[in-house]
Amino acid sequence: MVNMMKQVSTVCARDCYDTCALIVSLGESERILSIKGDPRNPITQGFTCPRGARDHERLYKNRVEDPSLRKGDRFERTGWKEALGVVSRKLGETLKKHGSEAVLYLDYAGNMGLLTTVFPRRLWNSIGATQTDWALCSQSGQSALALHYGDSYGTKPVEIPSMHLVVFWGFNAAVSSPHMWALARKARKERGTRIIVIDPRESKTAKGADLWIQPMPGSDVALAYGVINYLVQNDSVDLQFMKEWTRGFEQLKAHAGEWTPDRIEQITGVPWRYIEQLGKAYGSLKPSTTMIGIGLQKCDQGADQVRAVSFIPALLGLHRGFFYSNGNSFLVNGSLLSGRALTEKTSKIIKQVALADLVKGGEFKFVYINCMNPAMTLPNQQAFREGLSRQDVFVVLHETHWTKTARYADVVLPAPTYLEKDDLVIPWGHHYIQYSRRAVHPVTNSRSEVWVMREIAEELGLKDAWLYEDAWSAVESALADALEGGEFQSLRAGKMLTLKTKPKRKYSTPSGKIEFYSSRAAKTGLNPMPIQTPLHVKEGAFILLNSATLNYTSTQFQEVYGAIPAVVMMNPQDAGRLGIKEGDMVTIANERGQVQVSVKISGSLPGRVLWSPRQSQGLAGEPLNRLMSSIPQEIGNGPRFNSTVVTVASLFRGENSGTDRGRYFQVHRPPYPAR
Ligand SMILES: Nc1nc2c(c(=O)[nH]1)N[C@H]1C(S)=C(S)[C@@H](COP(=O)(O)OP(=O)(O)OC[C@H]3O[C@@H](n4cnc5c(=O)[nH]c(N)nc54)[C@H](O)[C@@H]3O)O[C@H]1N2
Ligand SMILES: Nc1nc2c(c(=O)[nH]1)N[C@H]1C(S)=C(S)[C@@H](COP(=O)(O)OP(=O)(O)OC[C@H]3O[C@@H](n4cnc5c(=O)[nH]c(N)nc54)[C@H](O)[C@@H]3O)O[C@H]1N2
Ligand code: SF4
Ligand SMILES: [Mo]
Repeated sequence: MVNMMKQVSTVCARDCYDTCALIVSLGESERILSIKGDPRNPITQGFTCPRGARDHERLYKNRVEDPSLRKGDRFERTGWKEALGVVSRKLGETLKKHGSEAVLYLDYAGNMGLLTTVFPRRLWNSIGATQTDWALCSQSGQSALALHYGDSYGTKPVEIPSMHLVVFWGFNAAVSSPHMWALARKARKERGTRIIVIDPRESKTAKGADLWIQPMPGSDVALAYGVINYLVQNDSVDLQFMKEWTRGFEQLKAHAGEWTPDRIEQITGVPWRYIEQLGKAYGSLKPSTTMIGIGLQKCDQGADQVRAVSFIPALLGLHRGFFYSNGNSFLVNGSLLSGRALTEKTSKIIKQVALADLVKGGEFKFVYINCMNPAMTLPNQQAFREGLSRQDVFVVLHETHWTKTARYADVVLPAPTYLEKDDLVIPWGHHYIQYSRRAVHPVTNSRSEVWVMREIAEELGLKDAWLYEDAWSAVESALADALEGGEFQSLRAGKMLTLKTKPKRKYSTPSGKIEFYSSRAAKTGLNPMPIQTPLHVKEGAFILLNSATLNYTSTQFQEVYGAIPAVVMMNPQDAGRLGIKEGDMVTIANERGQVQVSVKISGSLPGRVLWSPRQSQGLAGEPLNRLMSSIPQEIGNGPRFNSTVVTVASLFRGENSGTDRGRYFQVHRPPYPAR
């Protein structure tokens, strides 16, 4: 019998710490039989997550099949020529009438391929369209680390197995980075490595830890200062390293020293003896790595939390003994690829987190969305959706699937998924790189992002030659200094290479050292050292946490795993006090809006803290992100999702309703002192 099975090597394009190398097995007529992790990649280790393994099932579900034009409240299918004619005409008119700043190019990380998100920016850079600062996810943490270390890169995931201590701090790796989690567990099995998790919630990662520390959300600066004080008092600080490699140790010692154990216990809710255990582990188990999660920096004081936590490994004498995001360790010339470096035109860069109010205010007349589902994922949805619905705003969406954002689009253009096109994904966790080969021919009437961008450029009559450069030549130029272990051509031929990384002992701060006392912060009016702001949540109100879940990548994979559950988790004591039972329907609300969800009672949360899956929608289809603030953080302009203050009210009174049942509490946001 002839074996018809064919295998294709590719790379998962999802916005994920792990950027897995994949093997796609195909049967007859290009039917995908399976997607498996490539065992040759030391991070992927031969397995995938539940999303990677079933991505191909989404090939045929809920796809945008043809270019579609809005006709009233429905869409009509059309051809590419007509659709792009409409798009180009509208774009041309907007440029003429309102100027390039009235055009917004809004993209994010639905597919991390260079040809899907970076190269297509050439069109918008050639026009000088407004773009965003991409601060919706990790930027505040990166800016925080840059203040003290110059850059945010650190531990390479391949180093995890050689660690004696791995601390996951605000990082639910068992869910959000299953391969790094597996590496940590492997280290524990093989060499007795200790795993410590610091999370207000008993996450899946916390459940698998040797020690779980449960601070109140937003209290990690105080917690880190507690650890720092312990290290100072127990002679665990590497004084030679302090002298040679750092600035501002004395100031840090004095600043952290103001936090007595009593004060720390009060704000964090963590008994001092646990902080001692954490300090002792850090002082005695070497080498260690502190895995700083993106979840740690999505709150009012998120950047400061990352700053404070990052000091711990430095005090132990470790060069960049943390992991956060390694993207800026690589020598990939992104601004060449995006055309930023090729044009004299300046594009206005706006704060992505604050976008809702700008769109609502009518700042943009033409919005082009690529690789993003902003009508679910941006904060302050009420305002954002009102903005997109304005009569004077024309919205174009390039999408693989029909999303909530499509409801606000005038034109929807079908895009190929990563399985249907060639690309190259630069990881932001590890440093292995492999060509992303197309596994199947496109199953819809889709066109790639590069093709669409070029067609629009031609229709507009744009003349910049670099708009029409061969995209792979441009990628080759952008990678000219980036690769090790082989040339670009061998990469394209399918060889796994690595990306060169900047040396860990290099600190691009003004002094060239680790600056505990950041001179750059002092100069720009920011606090030179991280500050713990007081946490006030008015009696009766709750803090709503929301984080990544196993079966979804942001809003993707609902075609496979069903809708993201419309639930809120609540601690049993709070539920008892409010007379709420498992499965009850409640409204969570604040000054920005309300969302209806059903309650799951869970001991995994402390009192006064709730949790919902992020980017979900309520029982009436309302986005959770109605509740989220669009005021960016001061450092890095990142979001404040995990500082969302809400009240809870039952939607109906049961027979045995408690005294609090059905009553709204007054919302009160704490007055955060100006820094
Ligand atoms: N409340 C709350 N909100 C949050 C967060 C939170 O923690 N809490 N987290 C934030 C974070 S960390 C992030 S990263 C953002 C994510 O925000 P988004 O990037 O908007 O998230 P996704 O839902 O992944 O949307 C990506 C879209 O890209 C599409 N796509 C996939 N592949 C391709 C392709 O090849 N071509 C094209 N054209 N489109 C493609 C997908 O179908 C999907 O609709 O959300 C943020 N929002
Ligand atoms: N399965 C899955 N994996 C993903 C994604 C996904 O959607 N699904 N998305 C990818 C993307 S875009 C991102 S950004 C990452 C996100 O993945 P992570 O970096 O793990 O971040 P989160 O899931 O936002 O939150 C992690 C933990 O931080 C905790 N936390 C919240 N506030 C605080 C605090 O103040 N202090 C402390 N110590 N902990 C706190 C939360 O309870 C949560 O358990 O995952 C990536 N991987
Ligand atoms: S989503 Fe992440 S863990 Fe899952 S297959 Fe893709 S890269 Fe791997
Ligand atoms: Mo993210």
